[in-house]
This record gives sequence, C-alpha cells and structure tokens, in this order.
Amino acid sequence: MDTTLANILSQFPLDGAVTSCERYGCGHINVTYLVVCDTGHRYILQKINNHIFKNVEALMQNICSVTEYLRTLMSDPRRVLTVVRTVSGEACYHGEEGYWRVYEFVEDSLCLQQPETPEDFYQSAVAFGEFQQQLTNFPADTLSETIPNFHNTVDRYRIFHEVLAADPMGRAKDVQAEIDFVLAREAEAGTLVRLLAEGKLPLRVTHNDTKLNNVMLDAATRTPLCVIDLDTVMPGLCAYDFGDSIRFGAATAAEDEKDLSKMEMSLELFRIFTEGFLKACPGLTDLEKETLPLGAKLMTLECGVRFLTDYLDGDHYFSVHREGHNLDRCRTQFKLVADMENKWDQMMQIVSQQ
Ligand code: ADP
Ligand code: GN1
Ligand code: MG
Repeated sequence: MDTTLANILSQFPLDGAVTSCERYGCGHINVTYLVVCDTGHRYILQKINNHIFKNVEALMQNICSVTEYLRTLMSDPRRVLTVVRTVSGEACYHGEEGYWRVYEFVEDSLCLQQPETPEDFYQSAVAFGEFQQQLTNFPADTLSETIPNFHNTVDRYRIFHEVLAADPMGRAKDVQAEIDFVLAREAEAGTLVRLLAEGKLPLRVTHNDTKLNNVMLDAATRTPLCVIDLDTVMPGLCAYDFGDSIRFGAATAAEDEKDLSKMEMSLELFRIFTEGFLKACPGLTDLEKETLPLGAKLMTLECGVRFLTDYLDGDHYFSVHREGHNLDRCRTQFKLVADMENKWDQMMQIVSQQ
C-alpha cells in the first residue's frame, strides 16, 4: 500500500493491520477508499474535498452531532453512519495530505446506482423520509451551512451568468441550445426560494443530496439501513430532498447517459417514491406537499445548470472521467426537466392523491 495512505491510516485506531486500501464507489465529490484489515473488519476512508467544503471542522461537527443524535433513536448500530475518531479523538485527521475521515463500513448492505426493482426505490424513499422525520426536533440552528446557498437556485443562476459572461474555455458557442433552455426557465427557477423567503414554506433539517447511492439498504431484507454522505446536511426545504431523489432515482437512465432517448422520468417510480416518502414523513404542510413536484423539477434544472456551469468553467467542481462528461450530464438533466413538464399534470395528481 502507498506509504501516504499507510501514514494516514495509522492516525486511526483500526481493528487489526490494514491488508488493502483501494478506491471505492461512484461519488463526484470526495475521494473514497475501502480499507480491509486482517481481522476482516472493513472501513471507508475518505479524503474530504476541502475546496468545496471550506470549513471541514464545522462540517465534521455537523456530521458528529447529527449521527450522535440519530444514534439515540436507534438500537442497531448499522442504522446510523458511524464516524471513527482519530487516535487523538478528532473527528478527522488533518495533515499535509489534506483532511481525511474514517467511517465504519456498513456491512451486508447494498448501495445502488439505479433501483433494481421498484421496491428498492420505495425503500429508499422510506430511508430519506425517515431521515427527515427523525430530525424534526433536531436544533437546526446548531448546524453550519457547509455550502452556503447550496440549493438556492437563484444563486445558482447568478453563478451561471457569471461563468457564461466570462466563458473561460470558449465553450459557450457550442452549447447555445442548453443555454437557451436554462434562460427560458429562469423566472420559475426562483419559486421555492421565494416561498421560503415569504415564510410560506418551513425550513427543516434536510440531507440535500438524496441520490439513491447515498442510501444503504440491508442486503438480506432490502429495507433501509441508513443514509450516508452527510456533508450537506443542513437547514433546507423538504422539496429539495424529495426533488433530488426523483431527479436521480426516477430517471430511466444513468446521470451521464449519452443516448438521450433512454432518459425519461418514470411516473411509476415517481408515484412509488411519493408514497414511501410521505408515509415515512407525515406532517408536511399542504403547501410543502403541493410543491413536491416543483422540487423534482427545480432540483433537476438546478443540477443541470450546475453541470453546464462546470462545463463552461473547465470542469473544476464535479469529477469528470471523459471529455464532455459534464455536458452529457447536463443534457440528461434537461431531458428529464422537459419530460417532467410533459408529465406535470400527472405528477401533481399523484401527489394530491396521497
Ligand atoms: P461522495 O460525496 O463523493 O458521493 P460518499 O460519502 O457518498 O461520497 O461515498 C461514496 C460511495 O462510497 C457511496 O456511494 C457508497 O457506495 C460508499 N460508501 C460511503 N460510505 C460508506 C459506508 N459507511 N459503508 C459502505 N459504503 C460506503
Ligand atoms: C454531488 O457527492 P455526490 O456525488 O453524492 C453533489 C450533488 C449533486 C450530485 C450530482 C456536495 O453529489 O449536489 O446533485 O453530485 N454534491 C455536492 O450527481 O456538490
Ligand atoms: Mg455520495
């Protein structure tokens, strides 16, 4: 094993000697490794992306306080993500090599990129709905905003306009159709932000990155174990969590699929997710419920705008694995938005029937 990784791992009180440490998972933000010890004990090691998360101490503080809170509600240790503190008791190790943290590996679990069955998606809805429900009484004002304005779609547009005006890579001329798509929806994009500012929607503690691959299911029962990737847990709107789940999980193709004819939003998956989420998270206000379809549309639009912005800017934010990767991602998101616009009446009907 790499001596740098060995040195980093020596900062943590692991159960046994490390036998391997390999890159793992499909996240876009952190660098993730699977660590195996000679005792068979497994861990997740992550290099935290401190370009994106400017205050890593505050971020780890958020994660520790949320997981400690959730642990008081749960008896099974696999039902909450577990931070392994360093030998000196810190929530992460900070050295020349950056910021690193270790989690217990959630064993006998599944982490899916796409639902294998509709039931898997239903169970992920239960996981994210329960997560939000369990944090209803968590003191939101003790959490730091790990990325300010994370789902502030108006601010995402502001950044898009800035990058478009600068056009540092000279790429704008090739993506006029995508730019027009964004501009045509600018007025509507601010709706949730406005309803929040007007006090019409309540601020809750939300996950803010509710992709299907941020939930762990029990491999045997295929029911929820826990929600992971807690870097963006902070105050937010219910529609953000609902919406981001639909964006990723109700899509009929991968986020970076090149063949756009494969990409649609499945109304059946939308219905299934809505059912599971609302069952696990009752007590939403009427307006919160009513704005869930809008959450799906705006989270998808926002994500597409972020991919397009990063493409125009030279691919600094999201990990890219091929040329045009962010542009491909942006196109799938816009295809999904257009599909949601076509299916809008049915989406509203499904939510109102719950
Ligand atoms: P990113 O922010 O880069 O998406 P994640 O925290 O989501 O990073 O981790 C990336 C992937 O690593 C996850 O999608 C999952 O497959 C795996 N993973 C992360 N934490 C755990 C864990 N505690 N147990 C098992 N797998 C995990
Ligand atoms: C990133 O960390 P990961 O891969 O789960 C991003 C999300 C995007 C998502 C798009 C902190 O999520 O906001 O929706 O990629 N996370 C951050 O796949 O920016
Ligand atoms: Mg993730």
